[in-house]
Amino acid sequence: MAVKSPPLRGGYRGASRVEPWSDTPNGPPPGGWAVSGRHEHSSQVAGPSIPARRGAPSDDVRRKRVAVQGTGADAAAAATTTVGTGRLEAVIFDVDGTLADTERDGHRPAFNEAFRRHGVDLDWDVDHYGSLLRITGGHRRVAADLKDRGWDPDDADHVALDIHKTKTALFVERVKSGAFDPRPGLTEFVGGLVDAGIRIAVATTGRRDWAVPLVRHLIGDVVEVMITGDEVERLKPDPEAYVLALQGLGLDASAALALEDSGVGATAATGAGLATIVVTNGYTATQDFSAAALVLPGYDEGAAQGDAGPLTAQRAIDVHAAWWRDR
Ligand code: XBP
Ligand code: MG
Repeated sequence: MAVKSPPLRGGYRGASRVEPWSDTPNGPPPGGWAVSGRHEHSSQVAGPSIPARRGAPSDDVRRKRVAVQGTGADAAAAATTTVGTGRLEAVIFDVDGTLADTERDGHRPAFNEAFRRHGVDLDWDVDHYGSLLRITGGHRRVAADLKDRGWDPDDADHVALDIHKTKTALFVERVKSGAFDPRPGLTEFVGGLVDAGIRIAVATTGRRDWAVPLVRHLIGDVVEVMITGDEVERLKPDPEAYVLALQGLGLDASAALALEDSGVGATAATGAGLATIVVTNGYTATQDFSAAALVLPGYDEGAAQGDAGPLTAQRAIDVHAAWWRDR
């Protein structure tokens, strides 16, 4: 498809400080953690995947720290006080594809509308968008596709920033209009976790502007720590978002479980040392999840036909215990 080069505009630069979750309207508990100095997404490909941490028997958990090599989160991880007990204390959820099906009919049309508004003759169809999901971060995704279509790399980066700013505003509108529902069975699963005293956190590579209202809309004000693409230097598949979520929780990886929907996300979660349950969707069902503790087609009984039934808090506790017992 031919793409016209629109006139360049001034480079977009977002806010320089990330608002803490607890500062947002109706936010959960005060004292949530804030992160200063947001990352300006670069056009670089996310860092290399990091081997999953192995061999942390529960008896040793109190003495161990999250061990992640080769990421910008090393210092943060090293500063983490670990208080893991070997039992499941927190679940860290991905957002896109995991809490709701937001990619195909959410982000994709918002990108397409932004292309139109910026005079870029580009329209991502369902299949092409699926292939682009390997590139995390909307700005990087747009820039990579423009470069693939022959754009000058600097032009592509600048225009992608403008397009992504517009796309983010459009997506925020869609989120605030209540356009997205939780995946079937998610509400019951989260309710069971909260009832069991398990803490809830979020680690997404999407932008904070829409991620905070979307998460609140989907699961309410139960989130204690929320890491978004604004807070990390490296997007998934780098483990940084999960490492920072663990730091915010004050937990060792062995005390938490990740919920993901994609291969890229599962690589990030397992790279942070987390036992990971994957709930697949239309875009991710055939991806490689060999490092995951459990792979399900969804949370609910219907989606989990032929399996052991819906994903419950007790099942998550059992999967987590078995994962660490078998290390
Ligand atoms: C998914 C992503 C994001 C979204 C688009 O993140 O990679 O880039 O596709 O959002 P996750 P932005 O599965 O980790 O939630 O345009 O804000 O990047
Ligand atoms: Mg996802």
